[in-house]
Amino acid sequence: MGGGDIAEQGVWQWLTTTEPFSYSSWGEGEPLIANGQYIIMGGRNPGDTNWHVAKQERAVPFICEWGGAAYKDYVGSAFLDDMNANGYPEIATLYTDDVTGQVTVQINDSNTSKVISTIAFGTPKQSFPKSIAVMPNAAGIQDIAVLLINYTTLKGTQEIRDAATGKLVVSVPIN
Ligand SMILES: [Ca+2]
Repeated sequence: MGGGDIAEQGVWQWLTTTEPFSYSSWGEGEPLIANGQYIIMGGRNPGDTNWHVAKQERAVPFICEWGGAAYKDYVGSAFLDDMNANGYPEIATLYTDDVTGQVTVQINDSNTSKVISTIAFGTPKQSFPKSIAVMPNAAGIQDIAVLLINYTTLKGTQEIRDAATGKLVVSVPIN
């Protein structure tokens, strides 16, 4: 699907549904308002997640809409030992927030569903997550390892953070 201001210049909407945008991520100085029909594309170069405008005949990467109101791109889950001492283990969920680009692990109690903590991984819009794992460190404290792939270099890093505090333990380059 694509978007543009075909119907009225400067009024941006999805072409297939004519819905107005509730989210936009324009590049600096964009959108350029000029004569002619323009459409939107996502990024000029690998790793560029900003939006730009281009003439219709230009071949551009496509933009997908999915999930309607869901703005989280879920990747996977892992179990943790009982952190809040209620007798039930916790469940960690790895996702990217589609609006902020922040890779996040949210830990919920598996019985009460209470959010125990929310831990940010990586730098927003710089990498995407592939997997999550939980491991005990030498002190018996649980750490969470998230495999992050850099959008530009496509190199992988295991970013390991303390499950209780979110503090960075170590970043392990895989390449
Ligand atoms: Ca618990």
